[in-house]
Amino acid sequence: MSKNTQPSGANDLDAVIIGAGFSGLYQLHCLRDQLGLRARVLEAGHGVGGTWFWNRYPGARCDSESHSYMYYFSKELVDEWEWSERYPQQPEILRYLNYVADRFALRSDIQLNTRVESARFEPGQQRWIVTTQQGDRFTARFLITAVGCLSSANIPNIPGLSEFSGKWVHTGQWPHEGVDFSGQRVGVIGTGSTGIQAIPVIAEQAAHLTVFQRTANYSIPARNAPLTTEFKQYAKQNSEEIRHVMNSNTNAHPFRIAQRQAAQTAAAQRQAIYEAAWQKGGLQFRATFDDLLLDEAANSTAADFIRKKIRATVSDPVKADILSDIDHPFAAKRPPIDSFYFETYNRSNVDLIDLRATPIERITERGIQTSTGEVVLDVIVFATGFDAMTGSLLKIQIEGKDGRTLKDEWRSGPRTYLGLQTPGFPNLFTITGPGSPSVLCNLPPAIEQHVNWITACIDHMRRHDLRQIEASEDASAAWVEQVNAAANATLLAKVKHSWYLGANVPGKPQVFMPYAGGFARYIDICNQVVANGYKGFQLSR
Ligand code: NA7
Repeated sequence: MSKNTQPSGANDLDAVIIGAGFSGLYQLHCLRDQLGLRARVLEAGHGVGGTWFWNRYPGARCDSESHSYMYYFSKELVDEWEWSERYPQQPEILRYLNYVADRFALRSDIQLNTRVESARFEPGQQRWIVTTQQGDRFTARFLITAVGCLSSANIPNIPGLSEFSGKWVHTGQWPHEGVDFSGQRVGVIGTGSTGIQAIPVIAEQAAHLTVFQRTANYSIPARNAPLTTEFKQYAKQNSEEIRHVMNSNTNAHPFRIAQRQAAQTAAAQRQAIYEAAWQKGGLQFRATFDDLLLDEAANSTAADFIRKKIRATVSDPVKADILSDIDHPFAAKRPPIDSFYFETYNRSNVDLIDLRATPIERITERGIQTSTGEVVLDVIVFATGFDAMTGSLLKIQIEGKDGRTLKDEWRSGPRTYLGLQTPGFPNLFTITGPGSPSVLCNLPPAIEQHVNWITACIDHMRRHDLRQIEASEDASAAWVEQVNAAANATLLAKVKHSWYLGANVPGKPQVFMPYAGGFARYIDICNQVVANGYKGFQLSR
């Protein structure tokens, strides 16, 4: 790894990083510019940006507030960049990530249009051999996956799709030339965060929109608006405090969860608190009380409040019934926020079909056939989500030290230590991997924490002349138990049909994947592991 042990070939590296999104860009900067290592990012897309390179659907916007959805590792970068709105739109985030790539001169070590096909650990050399679909071969001491948690599109296997004569698209693989909906009859399948963002924008363009809803969803108004000069100044002047708040709370957002219980608060006061949070908008709504995800009775006070709001907003009582008939606790699935989502159902060009009552039978040449009739469509939009957290990793043939593949090791669900490593796969790190807080967090702080941990670990190994690190079986088994226990202590584990559990992809093992014990607690655990000599990891020469 040090300069004198580095093989001389151009493709023999210290580290290969897969993916040029938020994670991969920062990991490259740390390994190359802090540690002086030879690292290369391999990226399938023809540009940097990861999730934000692919998710270009109309209305695509981040649900984290812009001043928190950015890197904080560089004060200069924080000071230089200026967001325009409370929630950044996809093109603005993509501009930001391109700015970062230029600002830190990262592009020379990023290879675009390169999809990693396989990675095999060679125990004799203690190196990873990485091959790509384009025919490249790399070797590296370390392999770091920065593939994103929500990047492998879930396109449901509905019979007849190949017969459809119109156009169909998945939101996560949106055509770069865009889709012109004007004059079109459009069907959107899916009402998760993505559908809820896209539906109002598509409704404005399309001649007619039919929404196919399988599970009704809560949503809180985002109350998006341009940022004021005062707020921009506040965010820059208080960046250290904002960073501290994000790194010392449950979800890595720049606000704290109020230390009070809905169940213990008088109904009128609780109502006023919910109303104020509704008017303020955004994910802070779920931070109004600290028992919302712990106590079903407390949760139902928030759930009932939102159901009433839906009914008050949607004027057609049939649509209002379908939209407010929600079968899970509030925020036990990823809570969406929106810009005029429920209001969209008051438009005369928008229909809503309840797939629980009238399921899709097949896709026909002309549209979608449900149990009660055919809906004729020009375009079908699949807002049907992702094979989350493990999908993109398992598309790569990753083979560990005993020839076992990651796919086999995770056949019954991902088994990791801290979400960072899997036993049997030395020197492989997964940034925001399953078993880490990842998708339960505002992701940039979670990414920075993982990248900083991995960078410090590699630096430690270098300074102590260690060539190999591997999570132990015992530590991983104990961590999997902790991940399950953390989920079971909340209402998150009560939802049977959630992508946190893998339940949205037929045949996927149903295991709660993210660590729900809180970001601050997780950081503490990771720091303790280091303080105790990388407890649970086997380090060797
Ligand atoms: P989600 O949250 O997984 O939502 C997908 C939606 O698509 C959801 O309403 C699903 O209904 C629906 N869906 C999935 N498959 C089908 C089929 N076969 N038929 C009908 N409806 C279906 O994905 P998003 O892209 O919205 O959000 C993912 C994350 O990206 C989000 O949480 C943010 O973190 C960013 P279901 O609820 O499964 O019944």
